[in-house]
Amino acid sequence: MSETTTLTTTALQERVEAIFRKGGLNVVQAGALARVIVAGERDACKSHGIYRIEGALRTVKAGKVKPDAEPEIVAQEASAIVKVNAGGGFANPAFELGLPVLAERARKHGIAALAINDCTHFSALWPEAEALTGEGLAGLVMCPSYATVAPTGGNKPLLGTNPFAFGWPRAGKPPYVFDFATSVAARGEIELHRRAGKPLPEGWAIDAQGNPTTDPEAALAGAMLPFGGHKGSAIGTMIELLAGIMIGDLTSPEVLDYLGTTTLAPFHGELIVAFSPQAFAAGRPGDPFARAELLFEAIVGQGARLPSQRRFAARAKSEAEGITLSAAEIEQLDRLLAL
Ligand code: NDP
Ligand code: PYC
Repeated sequence: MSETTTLTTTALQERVEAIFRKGGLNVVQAGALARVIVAGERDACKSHGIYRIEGALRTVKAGKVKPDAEPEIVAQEASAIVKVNAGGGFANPAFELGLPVLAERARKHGIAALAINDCTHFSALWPEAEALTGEGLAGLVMCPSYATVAPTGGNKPLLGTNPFAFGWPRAGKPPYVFDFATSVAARGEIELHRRAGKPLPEGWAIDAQGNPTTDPEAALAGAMLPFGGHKGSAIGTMIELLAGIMIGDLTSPEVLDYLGTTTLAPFHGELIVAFSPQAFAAGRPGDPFARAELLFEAIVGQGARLPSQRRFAARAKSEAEGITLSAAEIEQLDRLLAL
């Protein structure tokens, strides 16, 4: 058995942040990136954990993301639309900056949206959905990616893997959160299968000739497929419209034209919509949070599990026992720190 090393969340945060600082990122960028990556490792979401560090650094080296960017709120006094310009930096610090304003506006108007523009985005969306629930709000989070997914009925990459997340707050319990790619699986999963030399499950991808494939290399050169056929294809298209075109930012095919490769992290925008359940339910019978609990109980009562349950279990384990990394992963961190 190969050796493993166990680190506390704080120790891993320090190590990842130090790598990004050495890679030229300012404190704001490095801190926010490290938080989201370490959260991925802590919650056993490997497709958006430490393996993403190299891609982020490659994107910095290629000059496609500004490592010293300072996100800015674009003045929109009292509006329900909050805009943050990431200034060509990563999306995560822009979200951290915009969240308190978004929450205040959603409480005031019942609904508010945060549009993040000009950002590089490679992370999972659940940390942002969870952050909304931490403010007592429900919310939707979405963004394009780059053209890697064929629309249903098509055979060439056009849509992105366009992630979509939702959060609902629960008193005294972890929130209800789901977060998924609108492709059958995240592209990160294909890359992890390639690295492990494992075939893909059937139905994930087609090769460059449009034929079904389970070979990760052929899938990366071909196209991924939307989840749920035409339904995922339509949701992926909706994300291009709302979180690309509507907010005046790039769509997935435009991102691929701009970058010319899928080996760098994509540059586009992001849309976050926050709802105050109390404001929507005001004047209607029943407390929305109590009614939601009945729904969750009924789901679990059938033996089903809630989304994020696996993640929260992994988080509890990591918090109690630390985060265990393989020898190869530790070697990767050491190598990046020594660069
Ligand atoms: P998964 O299919 O692994 O999981 C999707 C969601 O479904 C999770 O919330 C998961 O909860 C939940 N879930 C899984 N199995 C069950 C079950 N049996 N019952 C109930 N709920 C279940 O995710 P994807 O591979 O589609 O995406 C992985 C990550 O990739 C996401 O975090 C996404 O944001 C990210 N991504 C980011 C992109 C970007 O451009 N930034 C692009 C595409 C994806 P749990 O975690 O507890 O298993
Ligand atoms: O896993 O599909 C993905 C992905 C694309 C960009 C960031 N993650």
